[in-house]
Amino acid sequence: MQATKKATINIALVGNPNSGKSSLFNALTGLNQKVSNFPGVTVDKKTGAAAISPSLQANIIDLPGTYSLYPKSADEFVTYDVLVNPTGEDQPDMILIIADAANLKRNLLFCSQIMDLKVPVIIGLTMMDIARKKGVEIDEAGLERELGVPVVTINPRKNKGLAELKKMIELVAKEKQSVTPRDFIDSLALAPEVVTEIRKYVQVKSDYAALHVAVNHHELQFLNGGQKLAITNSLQTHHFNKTKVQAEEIMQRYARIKHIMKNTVVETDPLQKQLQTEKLDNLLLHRFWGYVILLGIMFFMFQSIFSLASYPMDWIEAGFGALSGWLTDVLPANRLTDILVNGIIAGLGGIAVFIPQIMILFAFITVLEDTGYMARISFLTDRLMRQVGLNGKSVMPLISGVACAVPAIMATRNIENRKERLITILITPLMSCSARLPIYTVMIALVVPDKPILGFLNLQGLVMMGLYLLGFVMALVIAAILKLFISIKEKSYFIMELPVYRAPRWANVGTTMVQKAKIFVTDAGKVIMVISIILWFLASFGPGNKMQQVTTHYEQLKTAHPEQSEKLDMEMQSEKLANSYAGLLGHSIEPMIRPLGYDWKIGIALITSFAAREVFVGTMATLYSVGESPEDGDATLREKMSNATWRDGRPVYTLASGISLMLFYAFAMQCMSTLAIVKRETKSWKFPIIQFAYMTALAYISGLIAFQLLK
Ligand SMILES: Nc1nc2c(ncn2[C@@H]2O[C@H](COP(=O)(O)OP(=O)(O)OP(=O)(O)O)[C@@H](O)[C@H]2O)c(=O)[nH]1
Ligand SMILES: [Mg+2]
Repeated sequence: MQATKKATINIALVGNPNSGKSSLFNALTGLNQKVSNFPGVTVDKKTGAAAISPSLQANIIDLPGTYSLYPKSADEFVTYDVLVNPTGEDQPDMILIIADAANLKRNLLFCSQIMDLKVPVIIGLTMMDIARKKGVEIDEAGLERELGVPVVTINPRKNKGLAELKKMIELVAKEKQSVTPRDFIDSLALAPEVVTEIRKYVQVKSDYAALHVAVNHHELQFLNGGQKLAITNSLQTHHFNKTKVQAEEIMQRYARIKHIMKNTVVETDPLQKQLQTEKLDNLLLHRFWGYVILLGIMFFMFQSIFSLASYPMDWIEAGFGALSGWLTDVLPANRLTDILVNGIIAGLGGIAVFIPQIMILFAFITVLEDTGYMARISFLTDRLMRQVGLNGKSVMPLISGVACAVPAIMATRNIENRKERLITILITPLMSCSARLPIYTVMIALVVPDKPILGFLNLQGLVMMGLYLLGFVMALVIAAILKLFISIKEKSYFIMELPVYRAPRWANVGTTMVQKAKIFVTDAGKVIMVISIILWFLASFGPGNKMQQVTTHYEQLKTAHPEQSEKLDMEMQSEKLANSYAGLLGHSIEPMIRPLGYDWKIGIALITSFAAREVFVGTMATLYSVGESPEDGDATLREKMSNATWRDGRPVYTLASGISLMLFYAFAMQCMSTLAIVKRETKSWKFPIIQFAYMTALAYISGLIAFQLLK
């Protein structure tokens, strides 16, 4: 069936951070853009389609939040570019301004600036429920009259007001009349000659847009050289003072906003009800108790990642063990079975076991953000951050770095100061991400005894928390060092709005957990599957006829000593592995890693996990399965590893080598995706290279020191 062709318009969603833009975007498009109770969640634009009416279709563009039309940070620039660039592909036909009713005054400043750009606008008023709780009543119709543009009350969190909003969009699209005839303020009067001249050189829709061109012409990509020159001349001739003009503009806007607020906003309770949020903040931001609670929460988080997850992990481990045992029994003993059981299933089982921990980790992070507590963490730690050249806003990227450095590095876009942003990018991968979790878990289980401490704490859990803390402390130390070397001079400030506390949306927490687990399994799973198969080949074959010689040699021995055939079988398998391609590869780097206490099997895993840490455990699982005797087919990886020995019979995995390995992975930059994102965000190869170099050096040296001290 051929659908009738619908008209399509571009609608941009703009507004202050944390005002509900992404929530509305999701409600309109049915997509799943990240929504969280934290200012500055969206850092890039995202487009989705929405049916507005049977005859009208819209491309909705969700944008990063902005406080004013004078961008200060990288994410604000994304929005600014969409709004003012007349040549851009996302040029909106209509702008939907999302204004937070609970902070109306500040939100109206941005509304008024957008209105003066003279593009059709609709104001969507969110957070009315919170405004009401604050004891504030807003006269929607009055506001509409005063501003001269349509105002619609919506609650995208609860999907309310969407029908009215769509109707209004349709109306405005049809009549194109929501451009106010009058300016909110008289932009022409602010700089008459300059504005008039710019309107001659550049095609802009309003005096205010011309004023913007004057202020920001250096940054505007769409201006050509001739235009820029003409503008510079004009600004010089008329002694254009951009700071003064901007200050004057903001003052005039606030003067009018004050007047409008007086006519349309009633505070029913002049004493203003103390919000639940403020009461909670008295405790959670307390000079002393605030920090105690923060530490308590962090502590609780790591203990639960370790202890809560241990039950499902045991089931998964046992399940995979049983599966491979069963497959070995029922399938014919041939190469295909071998590659399936000891290549693929071993690799996948090695990684599936970490799903519970990853899900718990993401549940915690989502709840911290969703409740609004994450913003408090920024606030509490700003002072500490400042001492090492960072900013309170660096905390959110650092904490999300515990999940994955890739989104965390993108989240640095809302740090205004370039030096602080760069340092944050460079140190974020030191935070222990979820890909390190499997390595820590396996190693801790191997070398740290499962002992209770003080009755309720668990030694393994403490070591785990220690590793995370170590990553964080090292990040701060490196930041303090980088601070001395990076010479960007810019004013730094920390302004962060503290959002009201909200109940987490459990559905959101649930979907995030499932989504992240899926991404982990599919992304890591794909790589691990391929690497497991390659590894299985490398471990099962070797150069020349060496493998054949080993077999023949042992066959002879077995005929001579039939009573020892079992022991000889095992020796033969490990001899074969040592002579395989994988074995030779591992042996070739052994001299380099021997001082750190690693054998050639670990060497192979270091190589395969070079591009992605999560491959480490999968590799171990495959290596220890290839050539195992059928009896220990369902032994867990942990058991197999703890039985591993050097030639002289000393165990490979001791406290010394275990700690050394954990430190190595805590600091090593084994992640291509992170390097790629750093290149993208810093727009140069210089910083990913620096990052790779310093982290690798740090990893090697700390591994070396730890092993040499502890052995
Ligand atoms: N009480 C209430 N909460 C809302 C309303 N609209 C959105 N929220 C909540 O406000 C928070 C912020 O929502 P987002 O949609 O992420 O805000 P955003 O404007 O996209 O934020 P940035 O991307 O950071 O600029 C979330 O916790 C939402 O659930 C509303 O009308 N009332
Ligand atoms: Mg958003």
